[in-house]
Amino acid sequence: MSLAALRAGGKPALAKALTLIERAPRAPETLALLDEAWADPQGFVLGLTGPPGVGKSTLTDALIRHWREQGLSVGVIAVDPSSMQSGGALLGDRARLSVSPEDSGVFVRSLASRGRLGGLAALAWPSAILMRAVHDRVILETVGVGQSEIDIAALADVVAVCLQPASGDALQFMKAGLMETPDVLAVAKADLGAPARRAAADLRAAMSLAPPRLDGWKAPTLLLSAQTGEGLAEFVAQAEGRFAFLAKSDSLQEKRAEQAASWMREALRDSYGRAGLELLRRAAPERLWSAGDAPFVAEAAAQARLERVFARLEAEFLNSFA
Ligand SMILES: Nc1nc2c(ncn2[C@@H]2O[C@H](COP(=O)(O)OP(=O)(O)OP(=O)(O)O)[C@@H](O)[C@H]2O)c(=O)[nH]1
Ligand SMILES: [Mg+2]
Repeated sequence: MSLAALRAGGKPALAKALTLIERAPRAPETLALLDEAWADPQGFVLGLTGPPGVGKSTLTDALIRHWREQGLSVGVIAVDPSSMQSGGALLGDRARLSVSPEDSGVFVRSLASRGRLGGLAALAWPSAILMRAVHDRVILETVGVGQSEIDIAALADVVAVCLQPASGDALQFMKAGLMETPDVLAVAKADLGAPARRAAADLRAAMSLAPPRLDGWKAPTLLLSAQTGEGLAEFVAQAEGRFAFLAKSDSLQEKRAEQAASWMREALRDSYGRAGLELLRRAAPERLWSAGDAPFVAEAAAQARLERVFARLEAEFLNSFA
């Protein structure tokens, strides 16, 4: 499938392409499509992360409605680490999203983690890249505020973190040293009143102590109720504002090149560990991929090279016992 065919084919084509990523991630056709999609983004990816139950799906639903009213198309990827155990969280998400199946401008996909977040990033990011080429806005929802969830969110163009009012979330978040990644912080369920305002004040105090960001962006801390809509317009304005901030400098291209590099590193580390990465580092990565280029075909080529090396090593190792 070409990108043109994907764009012309509506929801069925997108569904088919996403399935291709899951079932045939190494097929030349998949890689070529992903490279094309990477090189021709239509919009931006908003990474949305936060602890279980904070209201991410309710917010996603509100964002879909907001953007649809503006005539923008929206893709959603809900990364769902619990659905392996419960088998039901996916249905829960569906139930909470009031998306009309007839609306061709919205596409929602849930990804179940196969026990591990790392493997999921390997799937979530290409899926987001594909959606970014056909939708104006893509929401990438991940559950949790640990390092690995933040790592997935960091593959988004704009990162928003939602925290619970007065649950100690803010404290945990600050302790984990995760204050540098989010572009927008939101204390959810602002309709609960005082506890939400307290949590926001705590967070603002903590954020004021964080070292200034290199690009000069100051992440705002907002009060947000996805249920009543309080703070939603401001949340959207800040997320859009962050994207505009990136887009008007070279930062966006740099950021996307860095996303591609870090996705490649993780994918290669997943298959060949530190030893594989070290080999590539010594070979000089620019021989395989130059920063700013699409990463998918290049990553597969690097995999293929390493596969040959490790197959030879394996044979040699086994022979050494003969
Ligand atoms: N009071 C209040 N409750 C909310 C708000 N947003 C969500 N909730 C409630 O919080 C619960 C969890 O909401 P979800 O949107 O499913 O939260 P989530 O973060 O997607 O949850 P997981 O995907 O399971 O991690 C639901 O019972 C919602 O009704 C809000 O703005 N105010
Ligand atoms: Mg959810």
